[in-house]
Amino acid sequence: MTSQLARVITIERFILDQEELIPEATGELSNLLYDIALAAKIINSHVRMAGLADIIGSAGLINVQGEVVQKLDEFANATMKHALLRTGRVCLIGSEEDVDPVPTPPGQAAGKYVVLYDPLDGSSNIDVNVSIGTIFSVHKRLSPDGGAGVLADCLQSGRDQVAAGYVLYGSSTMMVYTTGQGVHGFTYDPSIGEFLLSHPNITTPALGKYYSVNESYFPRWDARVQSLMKCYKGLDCGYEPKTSRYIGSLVADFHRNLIAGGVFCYPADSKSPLGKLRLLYECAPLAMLCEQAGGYASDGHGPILDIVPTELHQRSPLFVGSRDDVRLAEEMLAGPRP
Ligand code: AHM
Ligand code: MG
Repeated sequence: MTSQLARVITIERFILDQEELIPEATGELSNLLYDIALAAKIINSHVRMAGLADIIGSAGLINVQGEVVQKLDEFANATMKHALLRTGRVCLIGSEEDVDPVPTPPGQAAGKYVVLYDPLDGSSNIDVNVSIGTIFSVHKRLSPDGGAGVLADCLQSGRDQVAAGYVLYGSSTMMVYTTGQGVHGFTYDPSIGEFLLSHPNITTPALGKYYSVNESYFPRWDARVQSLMKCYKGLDCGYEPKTSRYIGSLVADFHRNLIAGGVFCYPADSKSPLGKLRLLYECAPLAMLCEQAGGYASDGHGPILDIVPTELHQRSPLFVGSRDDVRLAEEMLAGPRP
């Protein structure tokens, strides 16, 4: 028991240990990561009640605070905002659920970071009890310290992220993050209410065994994307065949491929010329994590991390995962960015 305890490292302890490796660190980023971990615990406790909450919601009941029971994605968004905007560490947040960036409330000091997030990705899967996730990206503001944050603070390339991560509400709940010093995973222990280090220094295989894509869009893809998918199946090009796995929940698909090796694809198609996924709070953070783990992320023509956004909710095609599999996508889709 003693030796088991001695090996337990909480996310708080780990973040602090990492901070000590950087002499100029002020501790603000560490505290911001704790804020996100706290929000994740709260969202997790509600996700675990999803079936029951749906019953309550459909009966039109009011909760003990006198509020109408919220849908989980709205709840997750409100929880993230609450955890981030009143700390003095953040000047602005950008959420998939809000049209415009949200500043700190009046009277609240604006901090030096911007957090972009998808509060509950894959939320169409909630009702059928499939894994979902929260994705986040952290930048330092570009505008002068002290004043209100501006849209330009959000519109930075993925290369400029200072931290990125996700929380996966799966068979267990995990938080995985990077600050540019490797990728580290923590599993939530509900009995003590802590994220514990379970996956230090995650690295992803250079060649994966899985490919993940929504195959029903095959008729909408152009011939180059169709050939790529045939190649992943081992047809017509001598490539080692891969096994297909597609949950339709980005965090869950990404996490499996990160650990086991594989490539996740959401290409452009005739209906969605830039794909479906959002650059700033879906593609870029997963790209940073993947590169930190030795993988690669591309829009099919170049690194996701090099794209300079012009809009908060900009979309991008995404090929992310094992390095050689993503390079193959770039080779087969070769040509300038559309
Ligand atoms: P959401 O942000 O509205 O939840 O949509 C994003 C989700 C991803 O989790 C997943 O990879 C993708 O949509 C699945 O899309 P599709 O149903 O087109 O395959
Ligand atoms: Mg999403």
